[in-house]
Amino acid sequence: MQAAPQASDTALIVIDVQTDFCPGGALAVAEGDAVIPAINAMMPGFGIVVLTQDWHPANHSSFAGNHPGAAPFSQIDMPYGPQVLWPSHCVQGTEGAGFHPALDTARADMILRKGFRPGIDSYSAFFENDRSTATGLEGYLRERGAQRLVLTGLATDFCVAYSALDAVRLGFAVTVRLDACRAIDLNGSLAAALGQMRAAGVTLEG
Ligand code: VGL
Ligand code: ZN
Repeated sequence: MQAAPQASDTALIVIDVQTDFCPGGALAVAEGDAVIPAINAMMPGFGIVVLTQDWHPANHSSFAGNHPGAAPFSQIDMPYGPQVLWPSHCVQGTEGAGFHPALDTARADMILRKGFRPGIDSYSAFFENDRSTATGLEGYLRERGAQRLVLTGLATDFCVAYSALDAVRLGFAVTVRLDACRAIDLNGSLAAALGQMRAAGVTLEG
């Protein structure tokens, strides 16, 4: 089923639908691949389609393996704030960093890679985890005339939520399509993220 066309000022942002975040991947999100049919069906309705890609060097500071003695999913303090230590994932150039093969990438206008600096993570598609180093996506969307964003993808409580919160802060009207997202849900992170998004004025649909 194909949805009605969206206004030309509305962009679809597809967050991190990559092999490593899908079942069998290095940082698998439960049912991560279940978002793909809905996202593929939404794409033709949008005049602007952006895909993001988590894209880490092997020595990335968000990987537990780069902190001797640290367990995956533990938390450390980085100069820019607290940071969850993840299993190594989405290493630049690996199969796991690629888009899931079922995702229709041909329709994308723009592919934004993030998290490529070894010393800082970037959950959000707009800013790295210091909340101030810009990725360039805001400028791209503004120059394309986007005012409204519809967010989909992985994971609801990390990269989708951080992107949504930054986007409302930047003045975009933001909808998160929860039916086209799946969560990691680490220590209550999903409920927290949903609460923060609601409080910030993100429209949660689906
Ligand atoms: C993500 C954890 C680490 C995400 C990326 O895409 O939500 N989560 N890197
Ligand atoms: Zn990552």
